[in-house]
Amino acid sequence: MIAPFAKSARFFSLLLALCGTVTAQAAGSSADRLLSAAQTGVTVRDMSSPPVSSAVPGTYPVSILPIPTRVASGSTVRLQCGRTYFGTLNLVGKYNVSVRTEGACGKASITPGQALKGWTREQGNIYSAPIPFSPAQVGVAGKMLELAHFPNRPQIWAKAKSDSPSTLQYAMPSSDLAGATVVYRPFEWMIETRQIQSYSNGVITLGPKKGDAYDPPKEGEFYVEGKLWMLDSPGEWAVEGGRLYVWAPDGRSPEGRVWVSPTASGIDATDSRGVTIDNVHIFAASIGIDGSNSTDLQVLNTEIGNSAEDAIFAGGRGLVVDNAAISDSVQNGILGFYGIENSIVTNSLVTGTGMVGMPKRSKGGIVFEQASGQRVTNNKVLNSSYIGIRVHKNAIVSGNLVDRACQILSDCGGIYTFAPDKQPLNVRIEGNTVKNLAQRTCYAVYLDDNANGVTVTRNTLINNPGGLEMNNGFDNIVSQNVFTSSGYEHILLNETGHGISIRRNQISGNSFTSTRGEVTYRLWSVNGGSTVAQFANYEDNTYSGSGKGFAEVSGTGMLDYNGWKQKMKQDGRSVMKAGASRTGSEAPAPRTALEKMVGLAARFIRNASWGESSTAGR
Ligand SMILES: [Ca+2]
Repeated sequence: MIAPFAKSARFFSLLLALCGTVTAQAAGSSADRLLSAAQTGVTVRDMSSPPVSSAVPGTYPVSILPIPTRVASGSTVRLQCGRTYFGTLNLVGKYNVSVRTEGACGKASITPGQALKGWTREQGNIYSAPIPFSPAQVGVAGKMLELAHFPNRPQIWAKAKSDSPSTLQYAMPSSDLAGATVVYRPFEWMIETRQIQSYSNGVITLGPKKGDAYDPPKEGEFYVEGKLWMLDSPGEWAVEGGRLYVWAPDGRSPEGRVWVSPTASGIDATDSRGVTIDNVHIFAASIGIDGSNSTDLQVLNTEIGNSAEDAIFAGGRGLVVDNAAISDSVQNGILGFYGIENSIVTNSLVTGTGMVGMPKRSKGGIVFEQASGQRVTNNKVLNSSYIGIRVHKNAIVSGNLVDRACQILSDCGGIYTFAPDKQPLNVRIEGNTVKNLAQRTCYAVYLDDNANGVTVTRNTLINNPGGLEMNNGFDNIVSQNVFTSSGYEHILLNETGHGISIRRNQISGNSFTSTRGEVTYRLWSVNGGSTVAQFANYEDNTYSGSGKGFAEVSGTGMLDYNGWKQKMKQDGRSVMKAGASRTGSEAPAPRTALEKMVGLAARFIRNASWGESSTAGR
């Protein structure tokens, strides 16, 4: 368990100093108009994401105002509509403060980012300008650039071997690596970063790791970033010797169209009580709204784009997020810190989480890892690198749409929960739609690590690699859901603990439609076939589209529907729809028995080697 901490890094004095610079700019030149447009966020958003709000400020020139300072408890911060405020709004430790836009000309914007002037051409298409801080994000003409990296796209990852927890073996094109960052994948669901200490003779030596970070795998994928020599293709930036170097995507000078953000929050509400943020737009902050250890923080009708870490980070209790529009967070959309209590996230849109720039660690769109009391209702979570919605104890997840989650990281759930302590979760996952997940080991609903006390009902789960996985789960109810077109299986019951780990589950009243030759059930156990009969009761289900490959059962193998019923003594009242075919034109070539065995064996080995503790740090 990690001790609670205030996540924000405060550059407040620096920002105050910079405010003077920005407000002193003349507003008349075309360059300034471009700068102003960029700083309103109009052109900042990745346009591959859907528009998230009609309240984006207009394209007219706006002046940049300094953020209000010395906000008193009990006061209202009134921001002018359509204006952009520069800096971090400091509400640390404040009580009963309201922040809102006045007027009807569009949300007021807050950003710690700023324009950067004084560009000179270095060589080729690379330009540089002096910069007084180390930027967290750099954008040109509304497009996010990538910290210079090796290798270049489209390769993204290089493959390295690792003899020890602190070395990688790879013949690098330059030995200038001390101080650079290596980004690597210890697991399919995890991306880690470590600073490089030195490099010689084909061996990268890593600096000490932070906290409980995972070491590089013996053979795995990595890239490096952060050195000027890596700036060798369009869309990259690097800092060296107090200068920012940029190769704009179009190769032209960045002058007049670049903005840079320090590591700073948009609104810092750490240790606050009763803060309400209403109808505001925040962009290009590290954390849009930092609610570390806050009480009754309310975020209403607010738009948060291009956060370098999280759009909203909150701990404490009483978080309410209603009608928010969150887009393009580099790491997480809404992240509840360990121990957060009584949170509501409703009627909100979270898009493009973890999908900005090179692959980075992401926990998901709406994530409560260790928490009690969450109501996550009627949200849309679209296009996520990893998990769509994650909850923990005493939670309701209802009426949400999760579309295209698990796009980069694997072993992932559209909706995910777990119970490594084996205590009842008391979670209802109800009336959600989860569709179009990617990656092999990704499930629309993922009940991981001894999940128990979970009801999964009336959900629609379409076109996902898997419909539902239960990993050593017990006392769960899966009823009245619709499973359609799962890539590999509709339900995987995966027992990796010795002894009976999966038991007393109920799978009833569901509708299963197989269109790709996928099995309905895959019952897998480290105990062979000795425990599978106790995994669950199955009754009143409707099946269609499965033929001979209805279920694959550990210790028995593949069963057709009648074989399943006879072997398991289940599904007496269930129905197999007649005339359904599983060999339609969209069905892929059937996988061979060997491919299946290899896949299952790999999965078993992975789970067995993880143990319970390995997933706790997700
Ligand atoms: Ca590069």
